[in-house]
Amino acid sequence: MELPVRFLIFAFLGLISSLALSGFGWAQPPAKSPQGGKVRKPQMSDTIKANIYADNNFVLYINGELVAVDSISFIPHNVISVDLLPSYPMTIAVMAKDNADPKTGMEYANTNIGDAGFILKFGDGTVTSGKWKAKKISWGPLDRDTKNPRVESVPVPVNWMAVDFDDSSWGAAKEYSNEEVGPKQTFFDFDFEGAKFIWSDDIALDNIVLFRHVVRTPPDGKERPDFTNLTNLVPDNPPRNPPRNQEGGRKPRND
Ligand SMILES: [Ca+2]
Ligand SMILES: [Ca+2]
Repeated sequence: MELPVRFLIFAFLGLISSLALSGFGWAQPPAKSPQGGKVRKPQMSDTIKANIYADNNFVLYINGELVAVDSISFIPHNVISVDLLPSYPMTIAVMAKDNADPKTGMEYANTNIGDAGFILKFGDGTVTSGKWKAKKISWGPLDRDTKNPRVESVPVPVNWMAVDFDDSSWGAAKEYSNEEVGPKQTFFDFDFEGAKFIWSDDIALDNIVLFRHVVRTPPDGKERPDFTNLTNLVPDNPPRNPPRNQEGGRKPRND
């Protein structure tokens, strides 16, 4: 009998000490990044600025999430400047539209064929260039026939903005000079240095264009924490009892 009793005492002591080490089971496991390192809360200093200019408008997805929409669909031409919390690889997907009548492909009350253009620069050095992929979705007036204007379109591919979308059949975006696009003054008030205007092969006739580009690592070479799994991580410091407000209720956490 003596051996099992001694064993039980040791087992009990072992259980007590492991509970003590773990704070009686209340301590949370440390937040880990997928690489095994700890992840802290992201700060605004972890974000990068995205400057985007489209003639005439765009929607921008990053890693499958809608992150920016052009707030002015026609004129004046405007720059959208937003904060991004980057993670890599970063799949950028853009739908850009020239302000064209969907039935004629023409602008300004069907008086003008019009032209287009898209450019962006991110604070990590990501820029638009001929390395991007492009696919035209709608174009016209066919044969530049403005007397009998007609438009041709193909369906927008399902999940064109998804990370795992196969864009291998898409062609390369074509670069255009500032002179060819003729951006308005607001463009020069923002940082687009090193970025090129892009569109599909015909900047006048192609009216709806999709772009995709994958940024494997930060172009500026700066190491950045990966915050992608943030909502699934247990915080490093579990919330303490929040202070009561005047009504006696708990103040909600502000994040
Ligand atoms: Ca716009
Ligand atoms: Ca235009």
